[in-house]
Amino acid sequence: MAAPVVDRAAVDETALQQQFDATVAADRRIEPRDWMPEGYRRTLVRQIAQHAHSEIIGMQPEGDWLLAAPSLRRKAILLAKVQDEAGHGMYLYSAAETLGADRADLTDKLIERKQKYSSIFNYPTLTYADVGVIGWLVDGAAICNQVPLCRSSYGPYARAMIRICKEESFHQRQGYELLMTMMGGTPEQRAMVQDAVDRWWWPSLMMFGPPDDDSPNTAQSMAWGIKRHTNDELRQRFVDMTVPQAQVLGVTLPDPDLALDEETGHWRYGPIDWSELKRVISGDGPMNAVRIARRRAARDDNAWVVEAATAYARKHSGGRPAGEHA
Ligand code: BYC
Repeated sequence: MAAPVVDRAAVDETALQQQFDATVAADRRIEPRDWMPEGYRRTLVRQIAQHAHSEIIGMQPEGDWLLAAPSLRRKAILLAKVQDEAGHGMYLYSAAETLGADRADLTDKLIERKQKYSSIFNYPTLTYADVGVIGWLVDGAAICNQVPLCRSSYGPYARAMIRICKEESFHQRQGYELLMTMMGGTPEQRAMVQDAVDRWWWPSLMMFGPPDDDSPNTAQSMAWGIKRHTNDELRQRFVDMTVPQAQVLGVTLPDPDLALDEETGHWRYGPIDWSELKRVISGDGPMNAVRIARRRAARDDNAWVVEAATAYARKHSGGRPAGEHA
């Protein structure tokens, strides 16, 4: 009798898939050399690249105020924060590289609008109060979203998030401290803070992404342990955290429907204009064109630095491409 035909490749793939599933189920980390399903790898590259792009594009709105900071102290704080964002982008691009992505290629995809970055950075910073409100609300939202990512199933991403979250915490506090100072200042300064809160509140809620019933990626990303909570869960956590902080600060959040639900202890908020999020994501926000044009100019104007560094590295590695060892 002839031996049954066994498809060895299919058997191996099943065993590898089982091992991957068991690792995720046991809440252990997947590492770069481990086998992973192609969809998992693609989803991670998508999310990590978007995250990295957000950090780098996110330097622009606050960077605009570096030359106009109101004091040396404020300038030093802002400079440190903007430099931190650059660092976050670098850790995240490195994490994407462990999945086989190429950093220059990711940057090209951002500039060609084939990959996204956070909607929040497509709004202008009109006064110095915006710097404080970005720290308080935008970095506050980032912390809510990113602390659970420290437990993401992909090791290099989770580890990058630990340091990023520590730095985000400083960012949030410097923003809140700036706003506290302004609120103790003149009526004009208090009005600037309220105006900035009015403009940034709703876009900050949109940062968490579309509502759960309109979020195509959440279910699979949660099953893979990439995301740990849904977009709506994190949005609610942010609102619950922020309302008491607004009360201490003495500002009004621009939502007439905001009310405490005594039964659940959650703050209920009014309807979000999802058409605005769609518009901004699709490239039609107030600052999309400026953000991308600047990123393109930075890439093109600095191409000679990359070329020089690559040539130098090649020269000193005996003609091998940079990064390749004997
Ligand atoms: N803006 O199925 P969904 C920072 C896209 S950096 C633009 O829910 P997912 C900071 C989404 O990508 C802040 N696009 O997706 C930096 C998807 O599109 P594709 C960045 C958005 O991935 C400097 C589609 O909509 N933080 O804090 O499951 C200074 C459907 O959405 C947005 C991160 O990147 C948006 N707001 O969930 C200060 C954190 N929302 O790719 C601060 C990591 C959704 O299918 N990322 N989209 O075409 C995440 O946690 C998740 O990717 C998201 C979206 C919650 C953002």
